[in-house]
Amino acid sequence: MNIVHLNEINSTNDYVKKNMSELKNLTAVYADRQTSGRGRLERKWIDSGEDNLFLTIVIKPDTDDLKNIPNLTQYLSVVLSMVLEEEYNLKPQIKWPNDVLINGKKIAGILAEGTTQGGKFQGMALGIGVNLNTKSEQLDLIDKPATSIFNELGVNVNREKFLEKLLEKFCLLYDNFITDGFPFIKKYYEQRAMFLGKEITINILGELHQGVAQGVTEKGSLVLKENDNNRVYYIGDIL
Ligand code: BT5
Repeated sequence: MNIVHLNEINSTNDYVKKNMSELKNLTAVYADRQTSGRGRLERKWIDSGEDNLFLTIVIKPDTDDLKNIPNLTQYLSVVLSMVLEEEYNLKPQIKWPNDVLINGKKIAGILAEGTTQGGKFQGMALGIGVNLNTKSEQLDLIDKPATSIFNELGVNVNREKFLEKLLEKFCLLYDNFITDGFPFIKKYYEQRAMFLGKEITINILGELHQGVAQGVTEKGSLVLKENDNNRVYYIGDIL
């Protein structure tokens, strides 16, 4: 992978989108500081210091087969979970579609944004923020329960070493994933999917739906049993 290291930037996703035509497939762009980090639906991603990870991976497949691109966020949630397990002995859980939690608290968020050129898909900015060394006082400033590796284990995490492990795992399984899509990671995703079998409420663009999470489809969508009917959701947030 090519690596670009920035000091301060508004958002690594914005940087990648702006420079998409020059950036090569599988370039990893990371920054020390992110002044306007974003989540989905214009929510914010809080920067709590330069020893955390703000990363965007450039995805420009050299194939016309783009059908598995929408599931890359779920792929990245599985890859991150594997690194947290193998390197740090943590027990990450995935909250549909792609939040990664430890003990019910969010440790990472993922945001994918596509760009087009001449009406055609040009590339995807696959962004991830991971709390590596955030201290508990800073975590308390986040509006939802949040954690970091430091907060869980009490040890400092070397950002560059973490990045290396994450990118190594990302590349290892990438070709299989791009070819086979969600079915290739379904088993790994389900093993960590804390919401399965539970009564949950999901928010779909402001509309709330309640039911029991039955499973995920071959496309990574959520199957929710509502009043005896199974309904399939492609987007949304579990509350
Ligand atoms: C996400 O959105 O979780 C996607 C976050 C993606 C951030 C990366 S950093 C590199 C790249 N460049 C960017 O500009 N973005 C990407 P969402 O599911 O909408 O969750 C956002 C919510 O997470 C916020 O509203 C807060 O409640 C919570 N949050 C914000 N900062 C957090 C943090 N540092 N740790 C844990 N939770 C946080």
